[in-house]
Amino acid sequence: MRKLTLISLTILLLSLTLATPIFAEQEDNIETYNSEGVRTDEFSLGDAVYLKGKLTLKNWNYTVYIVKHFYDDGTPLVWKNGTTKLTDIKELVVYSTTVTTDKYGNIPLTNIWDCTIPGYYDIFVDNGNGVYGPNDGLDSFDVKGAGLFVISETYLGPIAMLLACFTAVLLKYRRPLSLRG
Ligand SMILES: [Ca+2]
Repeated sequence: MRKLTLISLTILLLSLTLATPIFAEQEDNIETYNSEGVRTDEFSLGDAVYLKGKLTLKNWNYTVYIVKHFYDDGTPLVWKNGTTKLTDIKELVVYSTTVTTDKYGNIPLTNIWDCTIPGYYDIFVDNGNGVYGPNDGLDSFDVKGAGLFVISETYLGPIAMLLACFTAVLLKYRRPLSLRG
């Protein structure tokens, strides 16, 4: 009886282990930095974006693609290793450039994008075959599922509100004066 319970428990535990999805919290092999070499995923309009990382192919010319993370209808772009082709996502690519790895596969801190425009982006570093695969680099899943975020002008809202408050205070102080006069 005890043996049967033990076997049942083992089966239950095994099935639970197998049913649990494996969350591969894998570090991206490439990441974004600001012009001072500080690791960041948040940029302001017009900021320069730098890239640093390590890839499998050594002394290799990789093509870097800045890719919009969301389609026009708001659907997020989902990267499928071995499946997502550059031709499938070409309307999302906003800029491309090249980087070269050293003899260890490292990408030194390299300026990859100067004309940042507001939005959420992923960075895809392709080995040249036009398919997202194991030898490639991907920066994604950091902010709202995207690799980086460029702050839009709407973030000037709080400053505009502060200015409005300041003006209101000034007017409040002016009124008693005018009443006095
Ligand atoms: Ca590739």
